Amino acid sequence: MPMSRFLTFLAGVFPALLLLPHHALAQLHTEDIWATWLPEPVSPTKLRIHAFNDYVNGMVFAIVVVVAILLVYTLVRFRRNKNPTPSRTTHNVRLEIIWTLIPCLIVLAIVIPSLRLLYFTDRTTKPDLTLKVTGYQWYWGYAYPDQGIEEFSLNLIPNEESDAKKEFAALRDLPAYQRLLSTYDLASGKPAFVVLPVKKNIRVLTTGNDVIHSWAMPAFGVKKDAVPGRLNETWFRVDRPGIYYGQCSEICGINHAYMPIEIRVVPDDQFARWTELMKTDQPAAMDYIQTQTIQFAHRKIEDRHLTLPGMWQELKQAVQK
Ligand SMILES: [Cu+2]
Repeated sequence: MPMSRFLTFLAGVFPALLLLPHHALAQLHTEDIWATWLPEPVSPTKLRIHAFNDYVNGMVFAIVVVVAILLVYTLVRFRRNKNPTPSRTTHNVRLEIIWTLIPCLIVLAIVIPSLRLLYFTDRTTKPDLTLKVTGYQWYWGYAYPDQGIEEFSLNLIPNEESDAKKEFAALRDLPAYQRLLSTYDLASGKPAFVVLPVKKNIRVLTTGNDVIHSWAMPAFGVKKDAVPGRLNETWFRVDRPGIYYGQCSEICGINHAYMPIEIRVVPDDQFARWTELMKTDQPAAMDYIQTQTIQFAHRKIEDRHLTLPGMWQELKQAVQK
């Protein structure tokens, strides 16, 4: 294999390998399961995170290239038979100032946009709606104080290994079901989720009821700790209707892996109808959104994708396309 082809190969495969462990979760909201690099951003926060990531990566790449060139030059130019009596010069003031100043400038060039991004994600000045999120061992509770919707909780739909009950089998057959990510309402036994309006600034307040949890939505670029006795704030705006998933991101006990987040982002009129229904009949409200958002149900991530032969099969199909 010629060198350039080998480098292209590495450049293609290496990021893909890095992404593999996050692949199942990160890619869920897009149709393109075998896509590489970062998932498509759906919020202004996530867009800025991607831009910052590209910016820092560009810098890293440039530093690697410069250092590699210097290293090779030094090895060749000052090798023993070319340079038998090495210089014994030490302490060059001008050189030392330069090699201290340049890294300082590089760090500064990272710090400034990084802090700007942190402040951008911190809070919004114009929230359209507040969502209060409470972490419990091991599920999430949600309240909409502005809409007068009292707290309701959402649980994981048990997977096939842990529960063979008929009612769960029916839930798992629904087109929008994603294993270990879909949620339901314990009382009604029906699919239930967080519903939010599209293109609105959502203020999120997180807290914990027992231990520290973390409310994380990769597609929105949001991850906020839910700490008992404290109220943390963040915000996001989703620019596209759809079904989005997240998980608890703070080791919070034995069932930490089983407290997913499912969010259905809908147009304004559907959100208004949902809030109306929620006040009197929660199952009916969830049913209404379920029928409205079913078109966003994506291809299910099946277990075969997570086995090596399954991945190889997918990869071969993707290449043949
Ligand atoms: Cu948790």
